[in-house]
Amino acid sequence: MAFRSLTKTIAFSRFSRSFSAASNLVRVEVSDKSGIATVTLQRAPVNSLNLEILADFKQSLKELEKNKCRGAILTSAFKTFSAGLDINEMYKPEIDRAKKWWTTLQDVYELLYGSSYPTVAFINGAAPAGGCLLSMCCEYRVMVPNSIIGLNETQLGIVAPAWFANTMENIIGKRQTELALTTGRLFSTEEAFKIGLIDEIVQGKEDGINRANAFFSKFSKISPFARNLSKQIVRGDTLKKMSKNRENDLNLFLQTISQDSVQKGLGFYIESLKKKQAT
Ligand code: CO8
Repeated sequence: MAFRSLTKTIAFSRFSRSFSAASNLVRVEVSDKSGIATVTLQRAPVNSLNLEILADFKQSLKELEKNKCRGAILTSAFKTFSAGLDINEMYKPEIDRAKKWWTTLQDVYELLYGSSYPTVAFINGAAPAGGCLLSMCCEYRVMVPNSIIGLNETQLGIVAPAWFANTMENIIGKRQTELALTTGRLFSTEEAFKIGLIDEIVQGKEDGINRANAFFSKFSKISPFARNLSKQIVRGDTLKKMSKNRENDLNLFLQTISQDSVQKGLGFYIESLKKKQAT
C-alpha cells in the first residue's frame, strides 16, 4: 500500500496508529495520548543508510511535519542505532544513484535538523558517522551504556562534510569537534556524556522512552510557536549555510568518491568489517 494514501487517513492527535513506507524500512507509531511519534529505523542488520531507507525516512519526516507532529523519538529496531551511511553506496558507485543518495541525505538533514517539532534520539546502540549525525540532528540525546558514538570518517580515509562538523560543533564546541574529527574518534557512551555529545545515559528502552517524554514535557507550558522559532534562530545559520551550499557539497562528495585512493580505502574497510565477522 502506498505510504501517501495510508498517511492521508491519519489524524495525529486522535488516533494511535502505526505506519510505514512501502519498503518498510522506517516505522512510525503515533501515541493517541501524547501525540508523540516514535520513528524506528529498521533496515537489518545495522540500519546502514542506503538510498531506500533514506527515501523512506525523508517521506516519514515530511508526513510528520505536514501532520503537525507534537514531538518525535528517533530510535532503532536493532541493537545498533545506525552504522551510518551504507558504505556500499560509495564503493564502486553508480553515479546517478550516488547523486540521488547524497541529495536524499541532504533532504533528510534539512527536514530533521530544521523540524518544527521537538525531537529526541533514543540511541539504543552504536551510532558511528551518519548514525551520529542523525542523533545530532535531534534536540536531545539519551543513550544506553557501553556503546559508541562519533564521527569516525577519517578512519575510513574520507572526510565528514562541513555540515556534519558544524552540527557537532553546535553541540560540543569547536575545540572538541576538531579533536574528534581529526582523529575520527568514537566516544564511549560515558565519554560522550562527559563532553555533552549526549544528554543522558539511560538503562534500556523503558528508561529511554521515559526520559524522552520527560524532555517533551518541558514544553507543556511553552507556546509551540515560541519554542520552534527559538530553535530556528539557534539552528538557522547552520541550516542556511548547508542549504546554500548543497550543489557544491554534492560535487565535493562525487569528486571524493571518484578518487582511486578513496575507493581503495573503502574497499579495505568493507573487507575489515567482513573479516571481523569471520574471526
Ligand atoms: N555500511 C554498509 N554495511 C555495513 C556498515 C555500513 N556502514 N556497517 C556494517 N555493515 C555490515 C557489515 O559489513 C556486516 O555485513 P555482513 O553481515 O554482510 O558481513 C553487517 O553490516 C553487520 O555488521 P557487524 O557484524 O560489524 O555488526 P556489529 O553489530 O558487530 O557492529 C557496528 C555494528 C559497530 C555498527 C559495526 O558494523 C561498524 O563499526 N560498522 C561500520 C560503521 C562505520 O564506520 N560507518 C561509517 C560509514 S561512513 C558515514 O556514515 C559518513 C560518510 C560521510 C561521507 C563522506 C564524503 C565522502
